[in-house]
Amino acid sequence: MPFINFSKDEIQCKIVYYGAGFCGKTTNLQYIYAKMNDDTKGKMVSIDTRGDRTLFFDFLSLNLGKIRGFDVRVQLYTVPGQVHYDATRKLVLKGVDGVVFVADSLKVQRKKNIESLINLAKNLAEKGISIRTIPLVIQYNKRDLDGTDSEILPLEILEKDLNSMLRVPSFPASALKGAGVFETLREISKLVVKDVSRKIMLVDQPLR
Ligand SMILES: Nc1nc2c(ncn2[C@@H]2O[C@H](COP(=O)(O)OP(=O)(O)O)[C@@H](O)[C@H]2O)c(=O)[nH]1
Ligand SMILES: [Mg+2]
Repeated sequence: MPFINFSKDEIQCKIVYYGAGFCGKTTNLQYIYAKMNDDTKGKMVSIDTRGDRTLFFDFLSLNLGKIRGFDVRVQLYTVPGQVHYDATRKLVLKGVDGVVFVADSLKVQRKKNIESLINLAKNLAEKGISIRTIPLVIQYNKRDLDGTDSEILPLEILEKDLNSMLRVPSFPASALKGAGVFETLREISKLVVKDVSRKIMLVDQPLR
């Protein structure tokens, strides 16, 4: 459920970029941050180790317009993908309204993608959320490596591995170059706003 801030007339929705370590979650947020207008975005906060690994999360807040007079802000979070940070991932998922599952197209990461998706389903289930009903979009990242020495999986294989049961919208992307990044964000935002609007309609008391 989104957080409704009555003093600010604001609805805050939380979107989490989830996926295995190095799949490109932080790079997605960095690209979005770099391209958004200053009046739309808040500060990007990264809590990482001295290198480039996300230790806790990255955070970026964006303004998405209005629902019933309330400003809609989406907060984008990433999780640390490394296996041993499961407790942190669970914390970041708290209050989630939508998920972008970022899959790494590199062939060597095939198993890691599947494990990460199963881990997402499990961590959502622990919060009483079904991966089949939460707003969810899958992004197949690093498509720019197509035709290079790094071997990547064809989209059909990725779809089969990760989306044959879920059948959610999916996008090829290169977070590094920016292709597909805003398509992904637009779709998940659309799904979240739709879901949140529906939930708000179900609240019987008037919003103001
Ligand atoms: N070639 C290529 N590299 C990428 C892409 N997205 C991310 N990377 C690289 O993959 C590495 C891990 O990216 P990062 O965003 O830190 O992954 P995270 O662990 O999911 O946050 C970095 O070296 C990125 O530059 C992409 O679309 N194409
Ligand atoms: Mg990261």
